[in-house]
Amino acid sequence: MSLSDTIVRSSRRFGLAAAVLSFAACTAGAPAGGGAPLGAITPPDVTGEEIAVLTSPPNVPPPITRTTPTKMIVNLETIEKRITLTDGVEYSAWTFGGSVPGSFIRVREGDQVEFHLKNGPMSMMPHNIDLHAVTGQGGGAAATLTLPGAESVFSFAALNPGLYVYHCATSPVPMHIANGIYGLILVEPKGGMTPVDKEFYVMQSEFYTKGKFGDQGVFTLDMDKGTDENPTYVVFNGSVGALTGAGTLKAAVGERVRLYVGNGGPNLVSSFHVIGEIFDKVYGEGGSTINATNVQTTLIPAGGSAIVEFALEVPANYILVDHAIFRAFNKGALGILEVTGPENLRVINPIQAGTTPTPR
Ligand SMILES: [Cu+2]
Repeated sequence: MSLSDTIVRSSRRFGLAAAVLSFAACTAGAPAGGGAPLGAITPPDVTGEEIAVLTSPPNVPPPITRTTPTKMIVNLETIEKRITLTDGVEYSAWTFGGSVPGSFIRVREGDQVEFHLKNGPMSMMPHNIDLHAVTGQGGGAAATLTLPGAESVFSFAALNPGLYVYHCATSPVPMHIANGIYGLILVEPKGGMTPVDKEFYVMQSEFYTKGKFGDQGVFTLDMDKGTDENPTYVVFNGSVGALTGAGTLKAAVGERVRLYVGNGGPNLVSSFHVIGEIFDKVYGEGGSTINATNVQTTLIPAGGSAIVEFALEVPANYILVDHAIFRAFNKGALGILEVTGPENLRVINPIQAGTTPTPR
C-alpha cells in the first residue's frame, strides 16, 4: 500500500471531517505564509546568538558552558525516508533530521530559541513540530505547519529546564508519530548539568506493521494494530539492534554515564531498566530535579522522558531493556552498553559455574 493510500484510509477511519477540522486548528495562529514571526522579540538579558549543534542518536551535543542566555538558532528539517527496522524489514518513515529518533537539541534555560523548521522538498506530507519544552499553542505546532519544500520560523523562550520530547503534530497525529517523527530537546538548567564522562541519547518507540515480527518486505503503518496498541516492533533508536553490534554503546570502568532516555510511544509506557546496573540518580519524568536514587527500573511515559545516571564499577555488557520483557527479547527493545576495564571481585565474583552436575 502506498503512503497516499494509507493516509486516505486513515482519514476515513478517523472521519475526514474530524481530520480536516483538526488540521485547521493546527494552522490557526500560524504566521501568514508560514514565514518569520512578526515582531520577533529579544529580551534584554539575551545577548549574542548561536546556531545549535544537532546530533543523531545515540550522540548528544556538548554541554553548554555559557552562563548567560543567548538567541539560539535551531535548524531542523523533516525528511521522509525508508528506514530498516531489522534485516529485510523496511519501513517508510517520517523523520526529523533524517534519523529515528530525530536530532537531539540542546539549549539553556533562559535562551530565546529561533526555530527554523524546513520540510524536505521530496516530502509527500506537511509536517509541524510540537516541542514539549514550549509554552503556548500546540507547543509550536500551530506556528509551524510546513508544506513540502517550505520553511516555518517561530521563536520561544526556554522557560523550564528539563528533558522534553518533541514530535510532529500534524493530523492525523497518531499516524505521524507512529511513522517515527519525534525526538528530544534538553533545556539545561541555568547552572548546567553536573559533568559526567559519557552522555548518550536513547529513545524507545513502537512500529506497527502488517504481519509478524521479521516478516520481510517494505511496510507502512498498520492503523488497526496502532489503534489496538499491538506493536510489531518495540525498539530503541529506531531499529532492532540499533544499540547492539556496531551500534553498541561503549564506556570504561571508573566513568560516570548519563542516559537521556525518551519515549516516543505512540502508545506504550516503558519500564526502562539496565540489566546489571542500578541508577544512582534519576531525574524522574525528565524534570530538572533528581527525585530518586538507587533505582532499578524507571517508568517513562509515552511522550515523556527520564534522565538516569550511574557509575561503572566493573566491566560487563550492560543490557538496556524495556523490562516488559517480551518487548526486549521478542520485539526489539534491547541495547548494550559495553564497559571495559579492570575487574573488581569485591563487587562481583563468579566463584563456581553450575554447568557441570556434581555426583550425588
Ligand atoms: Cu508529520
